[in-house]
Amino acid sequence: MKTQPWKHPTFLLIFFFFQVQVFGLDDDSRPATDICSTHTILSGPKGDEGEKGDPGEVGRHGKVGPTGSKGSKGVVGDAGDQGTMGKIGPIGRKGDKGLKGLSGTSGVKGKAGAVCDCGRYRKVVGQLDITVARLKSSMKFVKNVLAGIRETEEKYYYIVQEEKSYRDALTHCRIRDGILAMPKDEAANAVISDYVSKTGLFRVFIGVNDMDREGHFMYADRTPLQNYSNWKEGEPDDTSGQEDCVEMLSTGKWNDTECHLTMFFVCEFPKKRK
Ligand SMILES: *[C@@H]1O[C@H](CO)[C@@H](O)[C@H](O)[C@H]1NC(C)=O
Ligand SMILES: *[C@@H]1O[C@H](CO)[C@@H](O)[C@H](O)[C@H]1NC(C)=O
Ligand SMILES: [Ca+2]
Ligand SMILES: [Ca+2]
Repeated sequence: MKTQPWKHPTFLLIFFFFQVQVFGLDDDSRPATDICSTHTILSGPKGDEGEKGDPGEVGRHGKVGPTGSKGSKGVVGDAGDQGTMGKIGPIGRKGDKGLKGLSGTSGVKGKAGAVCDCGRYRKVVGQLDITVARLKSSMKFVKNVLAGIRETEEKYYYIVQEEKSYRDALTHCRIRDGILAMPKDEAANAVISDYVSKTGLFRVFIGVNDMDREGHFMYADRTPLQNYSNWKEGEPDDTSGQEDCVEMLSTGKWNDTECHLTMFFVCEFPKKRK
């Protein structure tokens, strides 16, 4: 834009105000002329020159000047910092199917099969059968225990209603952390005999025997009979010369009998001391 500054309206306006401010004082100091007077009066001598006027007040703020002309183009700026990584683009289309590969070489001929490799499995199955049988036995034991059990302050007594020889009966009690019942006093004997008769049994093995030394009976825990025994009249008689184990009759009386005979038996379990 080619504009001469002094022709700009804003500039002219400022100039006008300047005139009014500065030359306005001069108008006031001019001698007044009496235009109504009809008589001609000679004017007097010119007065002294007036004192220099006070400096004018500070002029008002000028208006905002016109927009300057466009500057020259700047030099190229420095390179900016690297931007952050953009988002991952969408998944591309699936590629075309490749060509079929060459056939591989044939494998080595396999070994001849055995007639049957079932031996191992038969063994495992056999083991399972044994385990299941044991579980069944344990279940039966627990079921029976829940059905009925007797106790004193020190022990639990339990009649196992399975016919077993003395040794098998003893093992049965032992693997359950017990032992064949050993009545060591009248009270214990009474509890057991009551249990046997109430169960409707005629005889049961108890933990007494003279297997080690004929005629010297001792308990299954290998302690000798001491102050107590409850033999039936005439017993022990070792009738066949082979009566080394002891049964309790439903009356509570004891009788020596052969160890290989099978019958029900009574286990005892110690109560855990607190
Ligand atoms: C056997 O009796 C004696 C004397 O009465 C007694 O001191 C002892 O403790 C008893 N033994 C048993 C195992 O009960
Ligand atoms: C004691 O045991 C023997 C051998 O089993 C038997 O013959 C006899 O009848 C028994 N005695 C009693 C009273 O049951
Ligand atoms: Ca004997
Ligand atoms: Ca006998």
